[in-house]
Amino acid sequence: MKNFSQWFHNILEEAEIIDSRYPIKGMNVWLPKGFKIRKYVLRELERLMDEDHDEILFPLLIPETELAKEGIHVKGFEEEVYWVTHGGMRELNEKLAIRPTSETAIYPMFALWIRSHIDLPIKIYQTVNTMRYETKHTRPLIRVREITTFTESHTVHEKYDEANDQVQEGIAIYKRFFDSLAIPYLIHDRPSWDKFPGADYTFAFDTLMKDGKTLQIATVHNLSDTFAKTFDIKYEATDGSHKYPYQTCYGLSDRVIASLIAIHGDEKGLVLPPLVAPIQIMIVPIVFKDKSEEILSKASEIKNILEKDGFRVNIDNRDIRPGKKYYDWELNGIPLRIDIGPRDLKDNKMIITRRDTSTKEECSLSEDFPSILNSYLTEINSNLKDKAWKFMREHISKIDSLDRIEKTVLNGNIGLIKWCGNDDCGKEIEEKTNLTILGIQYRIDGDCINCKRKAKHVISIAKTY
Ligand code: A5A
Ligand code: ZN
Repeated sequence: MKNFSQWFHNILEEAEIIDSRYPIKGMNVWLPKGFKIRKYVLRELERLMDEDHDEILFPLLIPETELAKEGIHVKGFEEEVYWVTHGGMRELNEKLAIRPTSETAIYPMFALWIRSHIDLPIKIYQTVNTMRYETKHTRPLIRVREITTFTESHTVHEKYDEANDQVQEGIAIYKRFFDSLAIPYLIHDRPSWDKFPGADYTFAFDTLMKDGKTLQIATVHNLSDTFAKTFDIKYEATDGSHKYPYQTCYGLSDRVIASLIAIHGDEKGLVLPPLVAPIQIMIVPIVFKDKSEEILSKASEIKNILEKDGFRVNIDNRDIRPGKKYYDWELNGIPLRIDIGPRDLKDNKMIITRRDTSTKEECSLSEDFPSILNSYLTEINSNLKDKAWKFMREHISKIDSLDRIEKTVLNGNIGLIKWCGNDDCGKEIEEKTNLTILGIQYRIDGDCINCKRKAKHVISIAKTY
């Protein structure tokens, strides 16, 4: 897609996802249709998180002294923090930071809560808004200054190895989450210079947009005992000694919804995976003068049956041309449309149209049609998933000479190159190509593409958001 940026902007407006005209840069209004999609996305995420985490809710503001405690962390965020300095006319004794993320809000409380090894592990999460004064070009849902859908998890463990395992568990949860949304991803071990500020190491999920740029859609960090030491979080071990525990945190944002829209959408508008489609099936009665009542009552009969089976169904009985209705529901990405007109009524059938393939099928109303519709929804999900993964895989390209990187990547691909693992060399590659190293994908033999020393890793390189 040539003009992805324009397409993305238009679709957010036309499908009424958000209104970006709010008079503060980087802050947007969620409209009813967008909010419903967000709600179903969050519902799935929370279902997964709740299996092994407790949901909590922390305050929005962080005292300056707490935010400033962890040196590397605060350095990473200092340019991006919004400050509250006044209460009414009075200047506050201590400035309060609006959370850019919540480590420094949560960890002082961990210090109070954690006493003994029996208190561990702790696994919590919250969905909140956070604010970051982003200096790069802002874009609705993709890079915002108020992140409205920030789901962050924080865990505490006795042993470093347990924190390692938790990182893998976080990755496993996010895999299931993205799979259910049919969003493809690559998981990268971020290079040291691109880790979360204060983390021991960072794994990131990256997906590919249609213009060839990647988008980081989730991150999982091992914090080791760095924050525990800073915030004096200690537990009494079985042998009576006092030890610092190990921590992880992981999170994702509005970007999930951005990628959902961007990856599956097409020229006609949204294409929503059934799991998060606010309406999964739209019934369009094709009414004709004398038959209109009968058709409408058949439509609501079908609706009732489907609703009992748990589908999200609606009837479009607006007094407008069917063509206009089709246009609207395609734009809104409704997975299935049912048309029912006078002839269908006579034959006791309906016409089912799939949004993803535009194919039409007849379906008899004397059959078990809810299970037929259900299998269509399942097929739509797997088709969206296959298509999206195929697109991403077709745009990953092995590159073995430095001169070819820029051209290949700027042609819309993620490049795979061999790298020695040296920070200086890695930064040099980024400088020479003006691209971003996403991180390690897997280990290999061979020579570094740049310095020709022995390569340790295959890394991805891309144009990023
Ligand atoms: N506390 C940890 C989890 C944390 O804050 N990690 S993070 O800084 O990497 O942010 C988590 C995720 O939020 C990122 O992976 C990215 O997908 C998303 N994110 C970060 N800044 C964003 C912004 N300005 N707009 C939208 N999403 C953003
Ligand atoms: Zn090298």
